[in-house]
Amino acid sequence: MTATPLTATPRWEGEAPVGSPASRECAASPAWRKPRPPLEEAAGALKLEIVARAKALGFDSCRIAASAPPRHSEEFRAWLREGAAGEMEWLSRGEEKRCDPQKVLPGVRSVIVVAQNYWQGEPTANPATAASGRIARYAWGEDYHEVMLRKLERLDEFLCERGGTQKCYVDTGPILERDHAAEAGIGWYGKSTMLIDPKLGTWFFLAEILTTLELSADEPQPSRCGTCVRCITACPTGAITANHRLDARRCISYLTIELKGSIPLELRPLIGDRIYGCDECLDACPWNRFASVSRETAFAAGPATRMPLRDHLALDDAQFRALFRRSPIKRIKRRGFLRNVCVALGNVGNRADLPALRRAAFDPEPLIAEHATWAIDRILDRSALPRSEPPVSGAKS
Ligand code: B12
Ligand code: SF4
Ligand code: SF4
Repeated sequence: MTATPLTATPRWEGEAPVGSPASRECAASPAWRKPRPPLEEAAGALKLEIVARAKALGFDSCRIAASAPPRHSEEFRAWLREGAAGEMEWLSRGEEKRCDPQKVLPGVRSVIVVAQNYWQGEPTANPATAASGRIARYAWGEDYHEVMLRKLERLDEFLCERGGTQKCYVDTGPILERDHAAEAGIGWYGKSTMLIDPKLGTWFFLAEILTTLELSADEPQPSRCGTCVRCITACPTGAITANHRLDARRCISYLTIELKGSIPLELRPLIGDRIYGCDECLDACPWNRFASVSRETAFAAGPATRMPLRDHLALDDAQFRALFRRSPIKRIKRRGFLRNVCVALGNVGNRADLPALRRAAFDPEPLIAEHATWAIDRILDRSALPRSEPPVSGAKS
């Protein structure tokens, strides 16, 4: 669909020729209200309508950035060159697009950025006696990619009616979402690299609509981190190596979600009981004390968040897919998830977890088997049990 050229006729209705008495009077007299150009007015009205529709769809914030190349493109390129992205080679594949929205949508004029609060309050106490692992809050409920994309598509339909051509992205597109969001004033860049909104804290997702429509851009927000460095000191693995710099290779979110293979031995003990993602630098942020529970019921915690760790080890492929059908956790598949569960059990499990781990040590998936063996050794070390326990019944040899 082609865009209506909103800026093509920059002629103001009732505009007086430059230098005429009317234009001088306009500058001098406060009583004289210069008529806004109809196209500018139309663009302003369209923006108001977009924001109202975004709010009606349940987004917590909606602001506009111009479609200029992201302010921190060079930092992003340097970050890739240093190898800080680890195995996320898809970030380098999309490097040029990420640094220029015109390469994503030729003719793009504006970036509509929306934020969606996902805070669900504190986790409810687990009644089970066996340890359960920690799942990052963003993955407690339904997959935000799907929940937000459905809403973006509704906005897209409306923008198409207004003559725009759009591309909608939730997380997975080749764009530097936080740079556009910071430019639009959705929040400021925290030292943890999280974007912070003074009301929502850090607990929100971002999504964008690139559009060929011209919309007036909003102002960025100043940083309010001040001298605080809580996120940096709270990080269990020292992944925030400087202000606004994160070495993904050390980040637990990367290790438990993005890394496909074996988790480096020296980092495993630092992961603790986290089985999917990490919220430590978010929990530490003082701006999160203002967080309020999300209006989006799809993000409410699902049953998997309360399951004892060792019960996860009993999941076969079909059961795993059924349990996480609507959750972002399905992305890492059974092999990635059970790998993480083994690491957590190695860190917080006890001898009651050994039978389940011994079965997992014979899992046909070598990644799971290797991490289960590591976990068994850790538990045995902690409880000073002999290593030569008989294999559990049912274990394949
Ligand atoms: C790759 C990725 C990751 C990687 C790398 C994260 C990282 N910080 O780079 C890993 C797997 C580790 C990760 C983890 C998480 N992620 Co993530 N991730 C992404 C993804 C797909 C790309 C981010 C990226 O381009 N990183 C490259 C780095 C260089 O860019 P950046 O993080 O934006 O960093 C910028 C700043 O460093 C800034 N900068 C550099 N120098 C300077 C200097 C100054 C003075 C300033 C102000 C800024 C500045 O410029 C950089 C380039 O733009 C985005 C979605 C997207 N398409 O953008 C989601 C996204 C950033 N992730 C998100 C979330 C929720 C998380 C987690 C909280 C999930 C969890 N609980 O486990 C953690 C948080 C970890 C953290 N502290 O950032 C949200 C963040 C929302 C928000 N409020 O900020 C996003 C936007 C997804 C979404 N659509 O909602 N993530
Ligand atoms: S998500 Fe966790 S591991 Fe990653 S930077 Fe934040 S605190 Fe560190
Ligand atoms: S913890 Fe402190 S330094 Fe880190 S993002 Fe929050 S306010 Fe900024």
